[in-house]
Amino acid sequence: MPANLTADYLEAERDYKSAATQAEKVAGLERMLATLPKHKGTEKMQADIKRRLSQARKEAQKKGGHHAAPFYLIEKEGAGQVALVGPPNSGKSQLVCALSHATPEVADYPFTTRMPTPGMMLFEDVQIQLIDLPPLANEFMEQWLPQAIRAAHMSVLALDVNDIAVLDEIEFILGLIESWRLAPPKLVIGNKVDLPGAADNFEALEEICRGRFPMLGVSALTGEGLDRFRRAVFDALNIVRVYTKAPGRKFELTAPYILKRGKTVADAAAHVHKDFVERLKFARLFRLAGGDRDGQMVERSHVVADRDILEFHI
Ligand SMILES: Nc1nc2c(ncn2[C@@H]2O[C@H](COP(=O)(O)OP(=O)(O)OP(=O)(O)O)[C@@H](O)[C@H]2O)c(=O)[nH]1
Ligand SMILES: [Mg+2]
Repeated sequence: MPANLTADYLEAERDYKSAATQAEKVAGLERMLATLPKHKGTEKMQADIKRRLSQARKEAQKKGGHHAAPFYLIEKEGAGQVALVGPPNSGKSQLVCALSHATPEVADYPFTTRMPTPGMMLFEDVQIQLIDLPPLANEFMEQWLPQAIRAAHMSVLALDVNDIAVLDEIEFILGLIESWRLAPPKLVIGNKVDLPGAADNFEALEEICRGRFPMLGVSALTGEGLDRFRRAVFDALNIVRVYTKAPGRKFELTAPYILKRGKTVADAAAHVHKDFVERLKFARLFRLAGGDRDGQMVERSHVVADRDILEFHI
């Protein structure tokens, strides 16, 4: 047994040994592998951990149907789940750090992220769940990535605008996504616009994305463009917020109901209460900004818009 094991490794090993579920075993082994000093003396241990990891992953997948979901499928929370995909080192983890309270590891070397990490991003009054993922790269890829991306409501492709390999990376990743029959990314992020020369690089990248993807320049480091990012993600999710108001009462801003774009007043009523939708005669529609048409009567089939306030009459 080599004597130079780090405290981090030993902690990971303790967690692995006390793991109650396959997912925890996988997580423990992943951390053991990540924190094990890599040299000739630990080669056997590395191989042993890898073998146990692949076994534990298989078990975790098998058990997925009966017990907990597999470790790479993060339980959905909030108004939508958004997978961050991209090449190594593009700043996916930094973005999640900047936009949520989550603290995935950020480092200046590639392949830092090995596990999915969720973080809740607040856009106005809705929480959107971002999932930080390991990179998509030719050299190495986590086997479960396509399933994790498929499970999300949409994906965002995060690129480093200054990376000289960025064009090859785009083609490689789009090819992969197609071969996996996943939906293409809804949004492309050109990250690291704070660096010298980034403006020109961003323009070149924008040229390539034009007509194919909405594109945004951001800096996960300085925060530039992140407000536009929140809005763009919300828009791309294709959802609307609907608030309710009791007849004769003043409107109070509470947590909105989240509906898919294109849903109707009747759908909104069903969201609030099953009984409502059967007994619903009509609704009055108010807007946050108010205006002439405030309080107009709308039919059950009226399609709701983002930030509509509905007063149901039964
Ligand atoms: N200047 C600058 N550096 C950034 C920015 N975003 C991330 N970085 C740096 O880029 C490096 C990689 O960031 P990560 O967030 O770890 O990248 P990643 O895409 O998660 O990398 P993997 O986990 O390997 O896929 C780190 O050194 C970050 O500090 C940015 O907006 N500007
Ligand atoms: Mg990362």
